[in-house]
Amino acid sequence: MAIQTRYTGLIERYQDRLPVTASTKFISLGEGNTPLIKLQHIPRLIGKEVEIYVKYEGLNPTGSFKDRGMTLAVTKAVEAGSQAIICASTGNTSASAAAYAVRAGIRAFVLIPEGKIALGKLAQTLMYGAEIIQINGNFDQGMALVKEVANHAPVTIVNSINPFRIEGQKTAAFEIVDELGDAPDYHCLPVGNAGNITAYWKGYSEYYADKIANKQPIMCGYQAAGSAPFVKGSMVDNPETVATAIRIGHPQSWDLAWNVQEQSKGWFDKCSDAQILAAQKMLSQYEGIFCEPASATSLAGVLQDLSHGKIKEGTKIVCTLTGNGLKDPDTAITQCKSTHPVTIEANLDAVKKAILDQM
Ligand code: AN7
Repeated sequence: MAIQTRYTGLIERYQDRLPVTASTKFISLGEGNTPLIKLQHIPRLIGKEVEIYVKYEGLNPTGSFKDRGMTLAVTKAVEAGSQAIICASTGNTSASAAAYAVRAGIRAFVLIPEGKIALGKLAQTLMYGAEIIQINGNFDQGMALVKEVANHAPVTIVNSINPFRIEGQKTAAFEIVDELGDAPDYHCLPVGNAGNITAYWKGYSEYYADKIANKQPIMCGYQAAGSAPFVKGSMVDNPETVATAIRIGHPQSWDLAWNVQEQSKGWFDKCSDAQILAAQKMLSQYEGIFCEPASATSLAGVLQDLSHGKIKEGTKIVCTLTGNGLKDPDTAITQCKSTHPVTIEANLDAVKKAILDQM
């Protein structure tokens, strides 16, 4: 009988493919190994012959894909003797950085745009005890400040401009190929700084080069219409979207992402906030999968491109759902205003009537 190996995290599982040595101390919270869920109802509902899988990254330890990159970025920061990390964030990076800093016993400084990060992310970052610096500005301004201050203070940047973030995040592509037996035809992601699309492409490319995968996917990056520099072809100074995680106008991995587009013969496109929220609700109500608004941008893009015929039928599509729906309760509750629960008397008759009225 085969012995079941229990990995504690993605560095341990993929250490042969990551920049670690036998003496590296892994800073881990058991990240990675997230479910790849085949959608059962949505393809039928939209009348398309396709296999759509979602990579549910909301089940990482802090509820987003950032943990894949953070485990390695913090591991390497500690290995290099760093006592503090810093990031700018739309919310998820700050929560992840804060958690892994605690795990490592070092400090985390996070710059966040005041009033523009989802409630769950703020709650996490507060609980982990990070040094929170709120700015009167957006993510892009915060990122510029972080890059400057890192020249003047002994802090390691753990945004995705840190190459170890990309290295860690590429393992999601490994997991998908390991599970499906090959790369999918299309891989679709929400794009903010474009670190994640860069990371997936790196992962797929490495597996292809080593003949573990027989092909590489077409990479499709989707942005919110009000924050879509890759669609515009130039930076956006005042990005706006309900999907605050991707409210980013000056992407940090600009050149890298254009390379991905070119090499994979993929594309960038945009979806309206209404499309994003509709996709988020569809995943919840038809599949039982709750992701945050930004994450649903990947499915919103797929639905759009399937309807145009740009994504072909008879194919296998993977969408990354980057963060957990619990991250942003405000947007979820606002979206369900019309179905708010009614309150009744606490007796059997009233409850019986409430149920029968619904049947
Ligand atoms: C849920 O936390 O940039 O294109 O500061 O939280 O790799 O930037 C978050 C990004 C998609 C975009 N989905 O990924 C941050 C931050 C969710 C996210 C993205 C983010 P990239």
